[in-house]
Amino acid sequence: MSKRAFITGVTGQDGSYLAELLLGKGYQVHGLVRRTSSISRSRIDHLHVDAHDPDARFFLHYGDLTDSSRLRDLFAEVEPEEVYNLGAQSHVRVSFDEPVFSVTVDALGALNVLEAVRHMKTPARFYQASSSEMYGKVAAVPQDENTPLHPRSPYACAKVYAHYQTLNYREAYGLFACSGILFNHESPRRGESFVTRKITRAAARIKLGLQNKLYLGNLDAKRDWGYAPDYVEAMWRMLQHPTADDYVVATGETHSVREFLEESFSHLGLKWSSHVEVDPSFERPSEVDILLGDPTKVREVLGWKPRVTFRELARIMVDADLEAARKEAAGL
Ligand code: NAP
Ligand code: G4F
Repeated sequence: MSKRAFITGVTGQDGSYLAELLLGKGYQVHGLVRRTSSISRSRIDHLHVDAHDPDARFFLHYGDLTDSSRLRDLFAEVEPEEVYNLGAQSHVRVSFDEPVFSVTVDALGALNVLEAVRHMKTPARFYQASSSEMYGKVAAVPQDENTPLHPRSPYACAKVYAHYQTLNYREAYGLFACSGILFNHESPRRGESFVTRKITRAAARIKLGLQNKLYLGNLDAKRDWGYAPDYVEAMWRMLQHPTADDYVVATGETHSVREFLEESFSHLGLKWSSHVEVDPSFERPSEVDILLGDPTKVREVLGWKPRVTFRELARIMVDADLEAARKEAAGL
């Protein structure tokens, strides 16, 4: 009998890569999807097979992180052995515009999942998608599992709440509950409004004459950028370990937005400074200036290390966006 996993946020960047990873390991994978007026599941369309197929191992269920009774019913019905809570309003800038919604989904949504797990006949192992944004106004460089938290956005405050509830449910109820404190991770499936994807997509479209300008906010911010398929592997490893714990997942290198621009545009023979303009509307009321993770623990305890370098990451993303821009230019 194959192991059953449940993923919230399965339609997102990480959820889609994690579903692929688990299906490749022989799991039966269940995902939570929101009802929307038009269906947008482009990241997981390739995984979908007819649910009536006797060999089907990938199943989608309507639900929402804010609907606690639905989560309880679903976990009772599916009885997953592992639950990965990846669902979130994940855009930091947007969380300043929609703080109540973001906190409801990212903080209370995580609590709803924890409660649903706690009430299972046999509680599943639980993974919480914590974030390096929790370090915010950083108390130390680099940041590790013991660095104090100082969140700088409604999103980060909500993630801190979910992070501590995960620890609390581990201590209070003995749940096997882990938090992965993941630093920024990107891929061709990254949402188009995050800075890396916005840059690689623009570079490709500029190369083909489909656009001329790129408007960005703070170019000096520094992030520890890794490759998303590497990072979902760390999530899985956390839930296979004999004991539950929290881990920083990062590359151990930091680069500015400006450096990412240089790497991406130069790959296409373009000069970024001829195309980029700063638009203050993309700046945040309070910024996280520098994130740099120390991945010693995840390397030593779980044997995890990143496989893709900063330069390779930019090139993978630019090449994928160039392919997409070619199709766009050809009207396909
Ligand atoms: P993403 O691409 O934005 O995906 C977010 C997912 O959450 C989508 O599937 C979305 O569904 C779903 N979702 C949003 N609101 C929901 C709700 N109310 N109920 C149920 N599902 C909901 O994010 P990601 O980059 O894959 O990140 C995955 C998780 O890791 C998030 O929790 C994020 O905060 C966290 N994280 C990400 C990074 C990073 O660098 N990527 C780093 C640290 C932590 P729709 O498709 O319907 O919108
Ligand atoms: O790509 P970003 O929007 O990612 P951010 O804010 O670091 O958050 C991402 O990583 C977190 C982990 O640390 C996750 F928890 C979170 O869910 C998300 O995945 O912005 C990166 C940097 C920021 O400093 C921002 O101010 O890029 C700067 N930036 C400059 N111009 C921009 C832009 N960011 C965006 N989104 N758009 C711009 O035009």
